[in-house]
Amino acid sequence: MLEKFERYPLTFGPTHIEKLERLGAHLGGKVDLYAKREDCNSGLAFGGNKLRKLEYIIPDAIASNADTLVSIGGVQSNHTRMVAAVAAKIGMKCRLVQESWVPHEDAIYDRVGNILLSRIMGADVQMVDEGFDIGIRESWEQAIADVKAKGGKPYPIPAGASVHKYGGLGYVGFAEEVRAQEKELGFAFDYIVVCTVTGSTHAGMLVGFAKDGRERNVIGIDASCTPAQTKAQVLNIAQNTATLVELGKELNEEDVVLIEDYAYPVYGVPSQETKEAIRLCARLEGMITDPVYEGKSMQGTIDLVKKGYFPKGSKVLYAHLGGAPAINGYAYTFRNG
Ligand code: 5PA
Repeated sequence: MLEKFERYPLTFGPTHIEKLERLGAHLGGKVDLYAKREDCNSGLAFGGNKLRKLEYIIPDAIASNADTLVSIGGVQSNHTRMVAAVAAKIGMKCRLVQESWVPHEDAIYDRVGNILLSRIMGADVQMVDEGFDIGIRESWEQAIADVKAKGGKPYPIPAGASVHKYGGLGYVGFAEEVRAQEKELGFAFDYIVVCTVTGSTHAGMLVGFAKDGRERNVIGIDASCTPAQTKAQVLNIAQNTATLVELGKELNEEDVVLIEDYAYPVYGVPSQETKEAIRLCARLEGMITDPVYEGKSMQGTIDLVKKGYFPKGSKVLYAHLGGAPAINGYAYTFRNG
C-alpha cells in the first residue's frame, strides 16, 4: 500500500512478535496474548512508534531544504526525544517545545528520562507552562516563527507526528508487516490493541488493517483522557491516509474503536490499576511499560481479557509502542517497586 511513498530508514526492520506466555496463563489461558515489540525497533535513542511515522516524513523534510526540525510534546514526551534523535542522525538542528501536560510529583521530572536524552542529543529544549492538548499549539507556532526570525529554515512536525499529511503512513506499514508475519506464523490475529493519544498510530493501523476487513479489530485504548477529541482526530487522520494510499473504502466513526475506561485520573498520571498492570507485566514477562501510555493499554488488555471482551481462543496482539524512558520521571511512584 506504500510503494509510491519515499521512506527514510530509521528502524532495524520488521519488529519481533513474541508470545506473552506467562501473562496469558496468569489471565486464565482464555486468549493467546502476543506483543509486537515496536519499543525495540531501532538503535536511535531507545526507539518507539514515532520512528515508523518519521520514516515517511523525513524525506519531505530533507526535500524542503529545512535545517531545523521543530516539534512539541509534554515534558516527558517520547515523540520529542525521537525527533531529537532523528535530527542528530540526519544532521539537522532540533527545536523542541515541552509543555506542562502532566501534573507530576517527582522533583526530578524535568531532568530525567526523555528530556534528559533530548538535551544530550543537542536539541534546543524550551519549557512552556501550558496544559495538555493534542491540537495545534500556539507555543509550537511561535517556535517555528522564532526559528525563521533567526534565519533558520524550520520543518514543523506536530505533536506525535500525527496531524501531518504523511503522519498515518508508518502504521499502515505496521499492518502490512503484521500480515507478512502472519503468513510465517500460520495464523492471523483476531485483535490488535493499541494505545491512542494523538491518533496517527491507531489511524494508520485502521487503514492498514481495513485492507483485509479488520479495521474494527483494532482496539484503541485511550490514554489522553480527552477521548472525544482523540477519536475525532483518529478518524480524520484515517480518512486522509485512506485517500493518500487509495484504500478504495470509506472509513467512518463506527470503525474507530476507542475504549475510554483506562485513561483516568488524567493524561500522564497512572491510576492504582495502571501501576498494578505495569508491575504484573514486568514481573511475569520482564517487559517494561510506562505510566503514561503503554501501562494504560496494558491495563486495558489485562482487564478486557479478564472481562471476556475477547472471545475464548482469540489471538490478541498488543502493540508495544515504546515509552519506557519516561518511567524515570516516576521514581517516587515506584520507590518500593
Ligand atoms: C505515544 C504518543 P499516538 O500519539 O500516535 O496516538 O500514540 C500514542 C502513544 N505509546 C503510545 C507511546 C509510548 C507514545 O509515546 N506519544 C506522544 C509523545 O509526545 O510522546 C505523542 C503524544
